[in-house]
Amino acid sequence: MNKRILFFGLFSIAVLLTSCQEQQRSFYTPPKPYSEQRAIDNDSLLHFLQTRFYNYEAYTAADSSTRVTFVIDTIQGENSDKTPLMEQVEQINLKVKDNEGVYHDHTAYVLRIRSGEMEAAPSIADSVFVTYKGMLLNLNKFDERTTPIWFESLSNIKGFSALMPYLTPGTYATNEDGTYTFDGFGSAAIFMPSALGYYNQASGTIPAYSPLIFAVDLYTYNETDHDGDGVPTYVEDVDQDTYFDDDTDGDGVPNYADPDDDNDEILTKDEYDANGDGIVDDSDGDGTPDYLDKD
Ligand SMILES: [Ca+2]
Ligand SMILES: [Ca+2]
Ligand SMILES: [Ca+2]
Ligand SMILES: [Ca+2]
Repeated sequence: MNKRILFFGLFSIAVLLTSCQEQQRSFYTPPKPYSEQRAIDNDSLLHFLQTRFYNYEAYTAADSSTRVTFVIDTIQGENSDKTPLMEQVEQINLKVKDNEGVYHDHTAYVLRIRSGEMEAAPSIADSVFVTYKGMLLNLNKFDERTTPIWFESLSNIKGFSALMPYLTPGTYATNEDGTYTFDGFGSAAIFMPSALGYYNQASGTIPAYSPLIFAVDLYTYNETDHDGDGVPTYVEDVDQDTYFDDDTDGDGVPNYADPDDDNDEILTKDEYDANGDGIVDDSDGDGTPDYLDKD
């Protein structure tokens, strides 16, 4: 082949690739600032909670082994005497961390529907056995599970995990045919701004910047210890900011997945509570437990 033709051929491919990249760049929209979207979402949530009610009468009427489907309707006409959700929810404040590590306060609203029979609630890091229904503020259902499924809370959206400590489980038995019988399980719902959901990412039938509603029933749960070092995963969030990226020894492996958190070559499981007295060891008494303390 003529070298000049080859050269111009390659040259025009390079030009084509560059212009494609430039076009892609011009289509990219950076996410909206959290402060801006937070105000929009909170206005939408407040208006929603003031003008809607849920089927609380159905929950009151149901016996403790019956699962009730969460339904929301507008307060008007024959429903004008219903109690607005706003009077039944409690406000919770959560921090969202951006790519630069800056925290942004966000407000979500939790509705406690039924308490479970058991007292202990899961942490935001535990594996949970749940049924649920997910809805948008226009009441379109984007997801639902009516038979229980295990979820790893760490891989769920932030607003979903944040609801777990508000749920208590019941008792359950596995039947001969593999189905389950439940009793006394807990139910709760969360109304969250988009930053605790998918934010600027559209997901399935969920448009970008959608506040979300999840109603969840909790049957049972397992406390997690992802790295098996004897420290429950929820404790490995050292700075308690609800993000599990804490990395005490800076080796790139977060504490919840690192069997030696301080990289002193003594495994965490051998220095967390070496004498087994149930108290986390701090040999030099400096306030930093041994398993996070290099000296
Ligand atoms: Ca652990
Ligand atoms: Ca953390
Ligand atoms: Ca580490
Ligand atoms: Ca260690």
